[in-house]
Amino acid sequence: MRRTVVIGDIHGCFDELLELLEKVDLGPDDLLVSVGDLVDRGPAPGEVVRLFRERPNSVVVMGNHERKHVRGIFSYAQEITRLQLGSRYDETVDWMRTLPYSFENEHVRVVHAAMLPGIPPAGQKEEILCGSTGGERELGALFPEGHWHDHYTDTKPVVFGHHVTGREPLIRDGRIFGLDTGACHGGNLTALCVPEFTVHSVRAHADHWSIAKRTWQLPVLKTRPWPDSTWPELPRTVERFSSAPDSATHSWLRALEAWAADLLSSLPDLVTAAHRVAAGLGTDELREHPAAKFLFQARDGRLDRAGLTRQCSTPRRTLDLAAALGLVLPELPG
Ligand SMILES: [Mn+2]
Repeated sequence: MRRTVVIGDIHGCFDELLELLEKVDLGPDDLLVSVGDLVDRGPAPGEVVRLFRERPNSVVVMGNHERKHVRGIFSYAQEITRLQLGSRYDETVDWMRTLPYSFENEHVRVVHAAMLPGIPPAGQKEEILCGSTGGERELGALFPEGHWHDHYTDTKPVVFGHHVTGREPLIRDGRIFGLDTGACHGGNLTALCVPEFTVHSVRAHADHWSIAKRTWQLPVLKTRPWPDSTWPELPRTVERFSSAPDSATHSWLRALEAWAADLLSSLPDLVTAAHRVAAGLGTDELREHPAAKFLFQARDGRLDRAGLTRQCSTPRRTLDLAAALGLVLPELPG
């Protein structure tokens, strides 16, 4: 018989997902439904997405984490996912744009985070359904005490994820099923099989999010737009990441600081080079030169270190000017 198998927040926990599908003995005719949050925090978001995209009879409901990627709202977890997915990132996000905010069949209704009682899913706000920050705020105002599902009186069972309920799922009255059992935090990954309404869980292999946070710190740091930070911003950003870095991150941040100091200390050489180049060129040649603005300032005696520091306000501007003047300055450490 064809079942509906709903899985709680997976968050890139691919090995646990495979174990769980094995445990529920998922057959090719069974409908596999994810409550959303396939990605972020765990080790293998690409594999999880691929399984749901390639397997026939599969549905993924939009989670707040998919929605962050779709809307380009980036914090650390999304930076990591972007690096994990690499060249497949943009195409994966395009696929996320197509996800529905709810799923319903004759047995159950599935949303990622919440729904307001008495209104069919199609009439609900996306923000509430997927649990975006705005949706959460609105829900909190509507139900200042307790939970939205305390007020859920529809007869059709509702299945959701989003808030970790502990190692055990939240099950009430045979109609309310909260399946986020914190797989990415070292909890469980949980499935609900319908129409029997049986629950199955597998244990997470590790506290994946803690591991990911450490593992990806340096690669994520390297993708920050350091060359476009202003001189005062750069040390402030370094400071923000210096709290408890591993030794590789620590060395890289020191190399970054040394690089910035090198560039700054080369500014007097740039002033000298600008005067030298300007002295050797006529007005027409100066006009054509990629560093024309600086060369005219030099020719007219208006270029000094203070003025140059103001104009070369970032590493990139400094590197660009140096290149235009034929000087080689060190590149951002790799
Ligand atoms: Mn989640």
